Amino acid sequence: MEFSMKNFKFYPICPTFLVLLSVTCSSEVSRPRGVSLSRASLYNPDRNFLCFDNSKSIPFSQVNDEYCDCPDGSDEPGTSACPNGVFHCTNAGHKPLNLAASRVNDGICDCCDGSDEYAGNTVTTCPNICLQLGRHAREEAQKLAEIIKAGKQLKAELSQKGLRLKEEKKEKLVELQKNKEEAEKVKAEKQRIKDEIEALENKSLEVYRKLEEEEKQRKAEAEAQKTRQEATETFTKFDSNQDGLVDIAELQTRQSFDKDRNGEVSVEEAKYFLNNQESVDLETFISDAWANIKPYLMMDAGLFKPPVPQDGEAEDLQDGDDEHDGAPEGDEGEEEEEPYQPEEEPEETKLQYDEETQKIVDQATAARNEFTDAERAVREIESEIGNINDYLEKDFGPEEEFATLQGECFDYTDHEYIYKLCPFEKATQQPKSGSSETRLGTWARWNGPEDNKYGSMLYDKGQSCWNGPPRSTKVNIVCGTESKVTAVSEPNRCEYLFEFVTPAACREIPSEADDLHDEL
Ligand code: MAN
Repeated sequence: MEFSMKNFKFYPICPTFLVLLSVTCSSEVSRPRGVSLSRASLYNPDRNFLCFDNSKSIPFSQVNDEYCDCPDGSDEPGTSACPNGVFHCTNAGHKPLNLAASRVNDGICDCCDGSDEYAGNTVTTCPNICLQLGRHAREEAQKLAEIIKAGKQLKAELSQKGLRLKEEKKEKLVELQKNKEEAEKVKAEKQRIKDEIEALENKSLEVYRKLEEEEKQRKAEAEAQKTRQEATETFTKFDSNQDGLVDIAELQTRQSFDKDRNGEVSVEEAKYFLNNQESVDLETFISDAWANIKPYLMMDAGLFKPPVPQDGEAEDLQDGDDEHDGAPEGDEGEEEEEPYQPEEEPEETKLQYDEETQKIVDQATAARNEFTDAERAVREIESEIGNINDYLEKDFGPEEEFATLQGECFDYTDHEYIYKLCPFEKATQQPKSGSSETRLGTWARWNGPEDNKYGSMLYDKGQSCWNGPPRSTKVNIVCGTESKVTAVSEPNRCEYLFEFVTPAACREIPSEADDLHDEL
């Protein structure tokens, strides 16, 4: 049998308890370099080697001969010859490791037992530090196991509280549903009473409504009459030549119509008040011109603030010379104008109901108030039911272990901000300088991978980032004996990452024992 010892090595197999006691063991099994114990039987020096993908059978002497024969790289487990090869370090006393073949003899110590750097043609020598590393790793694992143990105890208490809370909420829901039915009955009854008394009220007020209508009509007529009278008096005053017409020249003598306050009433200004006509008779004055004229008379009398000019015309007229702002100059030949004096508005008079009607109106008012109260009571119960349903719909973990975190908030302060995590509600950021809080996201969902769904939370739809997307926050959740935020970062602009520890996240971590058992 052609068999070279090159790249072939004896590896010790140590029972786990001996490794834990740091005792070196001597039993060894022969296998080519870079092969794991579980695959040792596939490399039998007494037979040809069959590539793992069954593509080729080669003489065993070609295993680890620095030439890649198998397409899957399985004939070169201990060299860097196959680009897809895998080198296995035993790392006795610590954890075994699989490396890409390219890292074999590359001058860098990858395996703690130094087995990946064996060529001796590099300056690197790799001491075996697996026992120290293994000891350290075991100590760390021990600490973690203790945290998990204590955390699981606390988690059990949290679960109990969470389950109790859920029960209480469910009971409360049943009670509220009953209350709602009652409240709805009360509301229906109040509605019936209200409708009944309102029908009566309607009937009683019918006669008053007619009176009110008549009163309104009377007022409208009086108003029209008053307007007519005011307009007629003004017409008579303006019609200085008493020809039965008010014309442009007559308006030009009145400074009230100097809209742009430039000291003279232009033809355009005067025409504006005459609704674009040269002159108007009394009827046209009343129907068309008066509505334009009255506000200006009131303005001059200090009874009315001028309207803000809106379009070109008004602005053009007012775009006058600044010097002419204020009192108009040169009022020679103008007659002294009396300030405009509108008639006093009459006080609104309220109808007095007869005793019987007033009683009904009061009863109807009381019935309306009682109905409004009954309506509000139903709404309040419905809102409480809504809140409980929202609670019951939330996923607080398989054993309700996260439930007690709802309603709590956890702070974390860095050099610039105070961050706050309110589980199942929101994440926020507030500058230490005290300016306003920024919402970094609202509770969206659990966001962990399939095998650890409760390992991450997502809060999204936060305040929009300047020129960017809405802010969002991921929360990594790990086991700890106390609930707190331990770190916050912003890996991408406006995307935040919180680290949160809580007993609620404590669970057995899948053990790596299988790997270790294989090699130790
Ligand atoms: C604020 C903070 C930062 C964020 C910027 C984005 O300063 O919310 O976290 O990066 O806005 O403009």
